[in-house]
Amino acid sequence: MVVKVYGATYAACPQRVLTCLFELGFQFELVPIDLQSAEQKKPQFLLRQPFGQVPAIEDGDFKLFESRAIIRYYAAKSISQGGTNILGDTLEERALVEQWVEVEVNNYNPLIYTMVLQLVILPQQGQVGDMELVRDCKGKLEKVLDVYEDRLSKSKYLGGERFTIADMTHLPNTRFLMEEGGMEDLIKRRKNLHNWWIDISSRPSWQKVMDLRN
Ligand SMILES: N[C@@H](CCC(=O)N[C@@H](CS)C(=O)NCC(=O)O)C(=O)O
Repeated sequence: MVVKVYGATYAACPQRVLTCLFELGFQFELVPIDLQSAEQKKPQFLLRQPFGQVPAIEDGDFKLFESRAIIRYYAAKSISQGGTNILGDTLEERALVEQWVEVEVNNYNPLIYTMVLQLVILPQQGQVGDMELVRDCKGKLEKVLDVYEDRLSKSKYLGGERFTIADMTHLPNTRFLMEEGGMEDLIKRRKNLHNWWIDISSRPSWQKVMDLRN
């Protein structure tokens, strides 16, 4: 079954899903949704994603939205089909992986999203970003990244000794922060975090997503 992915290859949330599909070898067809075109606000699209956002997927009759729910679904499906395991083996490994996905959702993503919005997206729309807010977020992010640095001094990956969805879910926003946001020093100044970034961003699955974006 070929998975239909509704999304834009330049947007972070669809990139998360595409990385997962490449990583696990699921075939997909990309249905491009240009976020500038307001296509995703039309009633037909709202049936797939009621908040008018991307990504959304269709796998036969099964429909799903929310990028992290989608990667969890394919990670579990891969295991059920005897494929690659990016969820962890034991209950405890899986719980640690889930813990770090939650950290990404609650501690990492909101700060980076706010910074990229102010630094990149609003200026692209002719508005002026709030630099005070960016400074505030940056200060908070420094502390969050110290926690990552500590974790990654004790294990190679966030969930343990193997690459999992916990690492995967960080790929899109970390790249936005470093490249579009111009804040690569935040990562590079922390040795273990930087080595982790070099490792996970070199994976063929992520490189393929980057190629699709270009
Ligand atoms: N929590 C959702 C967030 C989806 C989301 O914010 N998508 C962005 C692209 S990364 C989007 O569609 N932005 C356009 C909009 O909100 O109108 C997910 O992870 O799928």
